[in-house]
Amino acid sequence: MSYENILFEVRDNGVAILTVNRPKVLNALNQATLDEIDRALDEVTANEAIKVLIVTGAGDKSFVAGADINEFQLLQNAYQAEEMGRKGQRLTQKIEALPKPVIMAINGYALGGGCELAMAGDIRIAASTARFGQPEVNLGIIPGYGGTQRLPRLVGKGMAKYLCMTGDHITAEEALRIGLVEKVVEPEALMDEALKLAEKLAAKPPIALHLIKKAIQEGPEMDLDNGLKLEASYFGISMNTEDRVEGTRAFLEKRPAKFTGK
Ligand code: CO8
Repeated sequence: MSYENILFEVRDNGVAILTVNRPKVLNALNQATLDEIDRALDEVTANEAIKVLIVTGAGDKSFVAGADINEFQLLQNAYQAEEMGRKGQRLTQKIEALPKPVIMAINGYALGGGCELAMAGDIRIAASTARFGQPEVNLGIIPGYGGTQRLPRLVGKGMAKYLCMTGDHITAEEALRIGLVEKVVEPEALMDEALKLAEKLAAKPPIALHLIKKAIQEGPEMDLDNGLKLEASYFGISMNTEDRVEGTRAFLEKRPAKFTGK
């Protein structure tokens, strides 16, 4: 499959790398880029050789500096804007529903739609030079790809309101402190670190990874009783896999497990 706005590489080790590739506009997301990411996600789901996806941005300055502001001129009315927002939101939900782990390797600005894209991933690793923010308020609008909803879920309502209302950028260290990213590394170590993590996850049992992702994604949106029931049902499914047989046997035989995804 060919792409113009992203690079999509599938490596032999089960890791795919999606790079948003519009460095002239700091990898801003236009509609065509959203469509291409959407298609690449379908490829990740369909290709059984891919175990883990890494998402990053081209160049060393920006992960994604938001939605492409040039395209805002195309919007004639609130209904069109709503639909444009829904399109980006559907993409973030597709990332959350992807049956494989998604690592966001945040190499620079993650602003507006870029911060929102990062938040849709499962694990975020940031370069120490990365900057985060929801600066939409400075354009007279509010976040539209999930920022007002995922940010409070990750960092709490107070900090989410602070970031969305001020539009301030924060450093990677501050993002780590508030729980917006899981790890900060030097910029030159970012891809190595993301690849190391991706390889570690690629060796884990895929069904268990998928069920962990689903349980943590879906459970906290329910009350605790229903969340626990959900966990129990996924636990039951994981117990009924060949990988559970292999994992427990390998433990007892004191050897590394070799998981097959069955
Ligand atoms: N869209 C389009 N072009 C952009 C964007 C963007 N989001 N960000 C940067 N660019 C372009 C600049 O216009 C500039 O182009 P040119 O070279 O032709 O002048 C080029 O990238 C380089 O940018 P700068 O010269 O500004 O670089 P600086 O280092 O001076 O500044 C910043 C870097 C701080 C990142 C600055 O570019 C900036 O503030 N960018 C905009 C950030 C922003 O406001 N993002 C939020 C956008 S709104 C959004 O994401 C809402 C999502 C939901 C939308 C729902 C759809 C309706």
